[in-house]
Amino acid sequence: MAEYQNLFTRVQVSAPHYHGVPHTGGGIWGRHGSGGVSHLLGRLGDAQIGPVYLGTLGLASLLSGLLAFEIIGLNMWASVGWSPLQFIRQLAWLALEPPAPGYGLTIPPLKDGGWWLMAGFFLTLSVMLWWARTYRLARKLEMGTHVAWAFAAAIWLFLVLGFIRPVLMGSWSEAVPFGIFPHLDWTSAFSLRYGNLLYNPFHALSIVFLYGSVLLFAMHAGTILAVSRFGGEREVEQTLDRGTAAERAALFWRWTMGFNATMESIHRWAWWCAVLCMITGGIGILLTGTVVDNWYLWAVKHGVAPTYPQSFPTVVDPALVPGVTP
Ligand code: 07D
Repeated sequence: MAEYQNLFTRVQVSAPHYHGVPHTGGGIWGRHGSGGVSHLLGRLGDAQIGPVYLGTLGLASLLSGLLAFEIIGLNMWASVGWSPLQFIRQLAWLALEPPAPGYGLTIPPLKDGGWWLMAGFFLTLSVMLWWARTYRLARKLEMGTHVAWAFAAAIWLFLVLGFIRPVLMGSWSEAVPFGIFPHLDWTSAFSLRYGNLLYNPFHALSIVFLYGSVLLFAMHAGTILAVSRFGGEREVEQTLDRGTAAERAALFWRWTMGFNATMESIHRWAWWCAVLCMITGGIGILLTGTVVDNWYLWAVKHGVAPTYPQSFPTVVDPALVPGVTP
């Protein structure tokens, strides 16, 4: 007897390509390509690739993304004297840094951060245009716009890090550099500069939702795979007409922990859990340096963290030590 396996799909259906619902109102744009099939991709997901609907927003987004990518890449390459070998060897360490603090919010010369500003502009434009694409395509397909709003939450954090907070602080130098290790170094330096981000309650909340999303995703995916032999993967159908899969999945969790999601609510929980990671994260970064200058001292003041033992000198905010330029 053929056994239905679905951890990764073993059965690959071979059928005429599905082109999607009729396409209306695309102006000069149509669907590109007739679609192909990849056996390897079929093992992971759906074997069909394309046709793709590009559209004005898609094209504009890809172009400005490419521009940002090129500006970043070429600046990095220039920083190793245009050596192809060193570019590859040092790639993870190379950076395109924002302007120095002295430039404030002015437009600096290209070599002093101007390229960073330009790359940031085109990257932001690209992300915004891609957002508009997700919104418009969802509308076109008469879907809800849930994906676009979840994406907007991520863009909120992205904008806080690279634009809103630097503007509030009065300097582009506050923003994140482009580069693999350099942006990680920035993260670490940011935490140290503001007294350890682990004491920032919004960072903590963001972690709760990050780990919470992972846990919830694992519970949900596990549950659905576990009842898929009863048709559980037809989740939405079972929202409206609970079948034995939905009943068993609900019973499993009710017996395990006394409470269970429904086929619909689990997706709302998941959406909010993921979105709140970004919203709380953005709030945490926005407060740092604008409202709170040292999260450790903030935590001590509010009775969250203990002070160091009295045998050590009292901790003072390093940023307030005489001679330190803020
Ligand atoms: C950043 C924004 C959306 C991204 C978008 C994409 C492209 C690509 C590419 C052109 C991810 C746009 C880009 C399309 C373009 C090219 C090539 C999403 C982002 C729209 N932390 N921490 C978080 C933990 C510590 C620090 C969040 C854990 C230290 C800072 C998360 C630990 C220090 C910031 C989290 C830990 C520190 C964060 C990120 C443990 C020093 C943030 C959520 C166990 C290392 C960010 C409030 C996310 C934030 C953030 C987790 C420790 C610093 C919950 C588990 C103590 C500065 N940390 N962290 O998904 O929101 O980001 O903070 O130690 O800014 Mg942290």
